[in-house]
Amino acid sequence: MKLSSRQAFWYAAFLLIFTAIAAYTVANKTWWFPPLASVQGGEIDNLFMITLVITGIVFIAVHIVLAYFVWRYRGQADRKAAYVTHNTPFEISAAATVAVALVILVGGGTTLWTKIQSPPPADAFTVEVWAEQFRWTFHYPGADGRMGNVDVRFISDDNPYGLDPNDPYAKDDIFATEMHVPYGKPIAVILRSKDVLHSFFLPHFRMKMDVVPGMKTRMWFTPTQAGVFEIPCAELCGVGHYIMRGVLTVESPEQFNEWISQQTPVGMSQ
Ligand SMILES: [Cu+2]
Repeated sequence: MKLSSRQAFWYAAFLLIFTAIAAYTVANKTWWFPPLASVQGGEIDNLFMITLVITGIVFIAVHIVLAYFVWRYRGQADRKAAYVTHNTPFEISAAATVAVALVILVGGGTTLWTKIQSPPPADAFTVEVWAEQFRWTFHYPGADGRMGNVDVRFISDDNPYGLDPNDPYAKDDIFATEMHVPYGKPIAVILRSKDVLHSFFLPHFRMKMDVVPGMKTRMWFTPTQAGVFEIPCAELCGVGHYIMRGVLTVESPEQFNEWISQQTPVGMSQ
C-alpha cells in the first residue's frame, strides 16, 4: 500500500505526538508511585529509574526514527527498495550495545532480588499474616513473646486460624484486624492463606508477595518512617477482591506496646 504525502505526514505526526505525550507523563510523574517508606524500596526505585532511563532513551529514539522513516520513505513513483545483505560493523556494535544494557539491567536486578529475598536479620520483628476471602488477619505473640504453632489441620469454627491446642505458647496469642509494627527495626512477615491465592502488597514499601494456600511465603523490609499505610490484595481472589484492603500502622515502640496491650488474646475470648 502506498502512503500519500498527506497520510505519511499525519502518520509521522501521530507517532511524534504520541511519543511526546508518553515521555511527558513519565517525566512529569503524572501517574507515579506512592511516597517511599522503606529502605529496600529506595534500592528498588533506583533500579527502576536506571531501567526507565535506558528503556526510555530507546523508546524515544525508536519512535523518532520510525516517524522519520514513515515520512522519508512514503510512497513515491518509480522508487525501488534498496537491497542490503548485511553490515558487519553495524551488527556487531548493535549486538554489543544491547548486550551491555542487558548485563546492567539483569545484573542489577538479580543482585537486588537476591538481597531482598535473603533471610531477615536476627533482630527483625515478626508478624504472621492470614489471608482469606476477603480480609487480612494479623497474628502476634502474647505476653510470652513467642508465637504459637499454627497448622491448617487445627482450623475449626472455634479455632479459625489453626492454633496448635497443645502448644503452651499459643494460649495467649493475639489475632488483630489491623497490622501494627514498631518503628526502628526490620519487619519480617510470614504469609498464609486459608483459601485461594492472594497477594500481600505494600505499595509504599515497594513490597509484594503471593500468599499461597498450603505453604508459607515470606518477606521482610525496614520502614523509614512512621505512618498509616494501605495493604491491598494484589491477586484477583474472588468477587470481594476489591474490598480486601488492610491497614498497616508503623508507630513508635511505646505506641505499639500500648496498642498490643489493648488487643484480646485468643485464650480469653473463647
Ligand atoms: Cu485477596
